[in-house]
Order: sequence, then structure tokens, then C-alpha cells
Amino acid sequence: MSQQHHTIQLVRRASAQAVAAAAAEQQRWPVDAVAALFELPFNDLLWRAQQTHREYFDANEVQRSTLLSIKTGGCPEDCGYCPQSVHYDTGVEAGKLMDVQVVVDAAKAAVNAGATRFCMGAAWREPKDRDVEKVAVLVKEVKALGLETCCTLGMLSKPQAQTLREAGLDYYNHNLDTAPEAYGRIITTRDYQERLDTLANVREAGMSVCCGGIVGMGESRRERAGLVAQLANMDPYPESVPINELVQVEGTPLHGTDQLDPLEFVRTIAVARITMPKARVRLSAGRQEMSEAVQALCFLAGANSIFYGEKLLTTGNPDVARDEALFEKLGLKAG
Ligand code: SAM
Ligand code: DTB
Ligand code: SF4
Repeated sequence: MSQQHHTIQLVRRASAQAVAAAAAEQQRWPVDAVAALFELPFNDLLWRAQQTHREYFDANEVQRSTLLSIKTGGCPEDCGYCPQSVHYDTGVEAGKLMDVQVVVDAAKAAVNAGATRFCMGAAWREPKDRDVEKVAVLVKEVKALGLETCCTLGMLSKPQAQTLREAGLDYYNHNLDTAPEAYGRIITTRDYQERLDTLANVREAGMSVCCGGIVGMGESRRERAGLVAQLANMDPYPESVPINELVQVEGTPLHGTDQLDPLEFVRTIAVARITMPKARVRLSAGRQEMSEAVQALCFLAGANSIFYGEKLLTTGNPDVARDEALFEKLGLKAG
């Protein structure tokens, strides 16, 4: 190699490093900054979260999404929290993809109960193309009822994402679940990058992204900060951010994990709100086990969306009458 060529190579390498360093610096939310939010005195954290919340949203308005498991159980993945994995004996029976009419009836019931978004979940690692064609029909039917549509079907290729978008799908839910460094303790059958790839395919197809995670899986506070940083540094960050508290299901490896302090859950919501000011932050799974007081703190911390209806996918959720009563007590209105 000539001296000149060698010098050019060195300059190129140095500038690539500088670009990478600059990109890292430009991260909106370095993990340290997110971790510092977690460390704030509780009242200061909630004050900041509430201020941010009021900049972009009506603080007394909470959006309601209804979930339906359109294909339950028998999933080949080994997600350590999930009752639908074939790897664990949880009593969840594997079913087939639901018929169109059953889904339409459930969506009509959701409209009547006051939901504005309908999310269809399937226990797949990734759908086959012919599954996507069938789900596209469901999306069209649900959208025709005036609902916003959301699906969570596992990993998605670019053409599959495009097909769903063309059918009218508004949101695709695909969670990062936890921080990159904690991920391998929870799931071994797919990696973090595969999740990011699906999210990129969803974005490219022009859909809104619904992406969050689960806390209470034995992770450290630093790891919770790591999850929020991953979400907040996406460009753009997700429009919808579900924060789930682990629902412990007997038979799953994470059953028996130490319970997370409820105030730490509230902190996680507040930190998500501050770092992703325009997102819908959803107080997601785990509400059935939460007191009304903790839920009220979550709304104060900036949560402005819930899952609404008696069931999540396979586990319970507060019934509609109980949620109506809570909304009434807190003076919350549907968004
Ligand atoms: N199979 C698809 C996937 O994993 O992307 C879609 C359905 S999956 C059940 C959707 C999400 O539900 C998971 O990513 C996880 O965040 C959440 N989830 C599953 N089981 C849970 C549990 N026991 N507690 C809290 N969240 C849970
Ligand atoms: C999300 O973040 N939480 C929902 C939805 N997206 C698909 C699922 C929660 C599942 C809880 C366990 C179950 O009911 O099976
Ligand atoms: Fe399958 Fe999704 Fe459950 Fe993982 S979370 S086991 S991919 S249904």
C-alpha cells in the first residue's frame, strides 16, 4: 500500500470514529441521564413529569384500547414471562386464528364499551404470508367500525408490514421488553436486533409504532433506565409506549420473581413521560393487581392510555365497570 493510500485510510477511519462518537453524543437520552431521572426525589420527578405531560396533552384525558387475542398459545418462542410459550406448562391451550365474525363482534363490543383503539394479538414468532393476508381482512373490518387498529403478531418483514399498512393498520406493537444487557436472561430464541429490524420495517411502511417493555422481571433500576433510553433514543421515538408490569403466571420461569415496589413502577411511567413527551404512555399489563391509588399516581406521572376490557390476552384486567368508577372518581375522561 502506498504511503498516500495508507494516510487516506487512516483519515477515513478517524472520521468514521468521530461520526460514531458524535452520534453517541447526540443521543437524546444517554442511559446516565435517564438513570439520573430515576434517582430524583419522588415529588420532584412527578412534578417534572406532570409539567411535561401538560405541555402536550390534556392531563385529565386517558385513551382506552381493547385487546383481543386472535390466535392464542402454542408459540415457539421462549419469552420467560409469557404464558403462551410452548416451552412452559401454564394451562393455556393453543388455538387457531379466530374467524372474522368473532373478531368483528368483539370489536363492536369494544366500541360500545367506549374503546377507541382495538389491538389484535397473535402468539406467533412471525406470521406466515398467508396469515398476514387473513389478518389484513380483520384490520379492514375493524377499521370500518371507526376504531383505530393495532396488531401485534411478532416479527414482520418489509412486504408484510406494507400489506398490513395497505389494509389500514394504524399501529404495530412490538416491544423491546427490557434493556439490551438484561434481554438474554429473558429470551433466547430471538435477539434484540431482530426486534429493532421489525420496528424499522413497521416505520418504513408508514405505520405508527407502539413499543415498550415489561418491568418487574428482576431487572435493576439501571436496566429499567436502559430500556427507557432505548425507546427514547429511537428516531423518532414510538407514538405509543406500553409499560407493562410483569403478570406472574404459574409455570413460566419468571413466576415467583420478587415483586417490584409499586412506587418504582410509577417512577418508570414518569421517566417514560419525561423522555418521550409526545407519546401515549400506556399503563398496560399488571393493572388488575394494582391499587386505585397506584393507578392514580401513574396517571399523575403521565400515563394517558390503558387497556380496557376484562381480559388482556390470556390474563385478567379490571372490568369495565370498575374502570368507569375509577375514571369517575378521578374526573378522567376518555381520550
Ligand atoms: N407474539 C408477539 C410478540 O411477542 O411480539 C405478540 C404478542 S406478545 C404476548 C406481546 C407482548 O406482551 C410481549 O412483547 C410482552 O411485552 C407482553 N407480555 C406477554 N406476557 C406478559 C406478562 N406475563 N406480563 C406482562 N407483559 C407480558
Ligand atoms: C403490550 O405491551 N402488552 C399487551 C399488548 N402489548 C399486546 C399484552 C399483555 C399481555 C399480558 C399477559 C397475557 O394476558 O397473556
Ligand atoms: Fe410468543 Fe409473543 Fe409470548 Fe414471546 S411474548 S412467547 S413471542 S406470544
